[in-house]
Amino acid sequence: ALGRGILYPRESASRELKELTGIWSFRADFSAQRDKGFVQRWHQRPLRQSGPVIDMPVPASFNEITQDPNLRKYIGWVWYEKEVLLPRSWLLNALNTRVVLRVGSAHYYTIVWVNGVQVTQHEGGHLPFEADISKIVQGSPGTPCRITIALNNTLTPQTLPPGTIQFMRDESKYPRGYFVQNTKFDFFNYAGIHQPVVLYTTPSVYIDDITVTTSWAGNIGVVRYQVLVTGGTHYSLLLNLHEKEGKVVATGDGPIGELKVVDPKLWWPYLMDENPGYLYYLEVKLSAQVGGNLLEDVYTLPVGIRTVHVTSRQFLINGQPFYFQGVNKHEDADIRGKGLDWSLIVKDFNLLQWVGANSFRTSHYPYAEELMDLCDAYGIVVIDECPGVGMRDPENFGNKSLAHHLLVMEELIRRDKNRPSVVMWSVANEPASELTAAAYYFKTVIAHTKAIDPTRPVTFVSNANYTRDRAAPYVDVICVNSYFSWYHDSGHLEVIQLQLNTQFENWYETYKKPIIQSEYGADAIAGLHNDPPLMFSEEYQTAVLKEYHSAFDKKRKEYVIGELIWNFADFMTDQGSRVLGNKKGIFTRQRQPKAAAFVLRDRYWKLANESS
Ligand code: GCB
Repeated sequence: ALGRGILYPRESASRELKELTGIWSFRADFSAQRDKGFVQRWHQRPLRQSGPVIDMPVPASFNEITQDPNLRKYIGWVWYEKEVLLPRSWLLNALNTRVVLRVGSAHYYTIVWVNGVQVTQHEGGHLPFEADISKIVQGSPGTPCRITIALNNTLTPQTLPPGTIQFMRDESKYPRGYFVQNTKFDFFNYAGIHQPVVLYTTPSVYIDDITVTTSWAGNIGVVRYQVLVTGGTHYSLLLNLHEKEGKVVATGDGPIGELKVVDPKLWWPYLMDENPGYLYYLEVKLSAQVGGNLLEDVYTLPVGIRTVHVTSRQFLINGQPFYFQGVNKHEDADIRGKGLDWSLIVKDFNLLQWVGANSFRTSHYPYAEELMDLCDAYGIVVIDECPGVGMRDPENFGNKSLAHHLLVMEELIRRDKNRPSVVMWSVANEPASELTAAAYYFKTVIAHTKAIDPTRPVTFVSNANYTRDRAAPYVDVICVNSYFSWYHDSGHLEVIQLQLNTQFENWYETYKKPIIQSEYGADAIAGLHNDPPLMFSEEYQTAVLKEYHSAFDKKRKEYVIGELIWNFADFMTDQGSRVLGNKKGIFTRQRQPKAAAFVLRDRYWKLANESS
């Protein structure tokens, strides 16, 4: 339905890339209506001429970069700008060069101008969008290319995630015009340009999208491909599938086809194979005739050959039962908030491997493509979740929300469909799935997701009562969160095994579908000790984990197919009942282990050795 692709920008013989990472000019619109930037048309002249601007790093959340408490909690429009000089070769349209501006993600609603001309707008954080800016920049060679990005982080009942703006009208208690943003999800609504902004080129006839699906039988691997070419109709396509060091294993031509690989090296999850995350590379070469010129476009896509199947009791990867021994993560760190940070990404993969995790869920929104690439390469299995979190009110299940939710699933699948690491889509986390409206809503979202991607199972994460959940009938795998002896029966560790067992049996008897414990855990403030274990101490967190683990082990060989700890690391939340954020991490926010990390590490390596 989106009609075009959003391939990750990669350099090739035909494509150049310019990253606009670094310092941008920035101005938050503190006017009462937050509309001064539009009234005064800040995009028409350099932003610094509109009034005071400050330096802002991109990518990063803007919230915690300065010392201004009002910027930390700011709601409304902020403006970013960067001026860049483009190489002459990009600017001569005689060369049939197409110049594209791509934003990896910006939270939440975004408008983009180039040299004062609006080129695109996009609703929703976490996912990429782009605009062809050739016509604008090629008109005036030599002048700088001025990129202005205005974004608004306001959440409404129809956004994903939803939120509400509450006006405080009692002037004996609040200043005039005072308002706050309320949300029903448990993480800080960081905002800004969170993923890289890049400029890249393609020829005017170009490879717009590639879709691959894989399977294997006996000693033959099959890679089915479909290539979307845009910009022209007279072209030819040549494809080859090669190993990392270049050895070609299959070739093909045309926009649709099948490549057969003899004795394929399959893509296996971490810990299931000595060489997990094995990738082939699909090189697509396009040749087109344009006005007497021969144009060539080349794009190379990493491909992992693997299959995914779900039975009533198992999750099969390449026909082998897969047990999710993993974590839930957040994109969250000191200073940069949700902004992409290479050091953090690589550190997190080292920690995942150290702890023996083979998987994670992208709670509660899609993560950066740069990180997803490493999941493909390291064999870390991903449950890819959309930003459907905090949907607790009936207003979140209307037609407008639904239409947007369907679009978000389309954008997410378009971005991640070729990733071998992604084995399941999650369409929401803890929605009010007992509401009547939730039945039609999730039936529609899940059916749509399956229609766009028939190759992967679909789930959502429930915390509803199993007798009243109206969305569970539509999923392939039941995902449940529970916090026994934490939010209920606080301090009573002895109830965990009993309650967890009951939970598993109830869900399984009702649905006869495999179950993942998609969250469990307890807060612990690193360095806080108490024995006997009391809540918030490291001892209590480890005690909770051990009780859960004993219960998992009873059902693990039956239909419980995974356990994902809440959470990999401590993370920031709104202020309220939390102590500088949620402390259920097994690592601190600075990625240092708590006692729980060692407990999980012992367990995960034991499970890994058992199954090998
Ligand atoms: C949940 C939510 C997660 C919270 C967690 C908690 O069920 O899915 O976003 O952070 O519980 O710690 O309360």
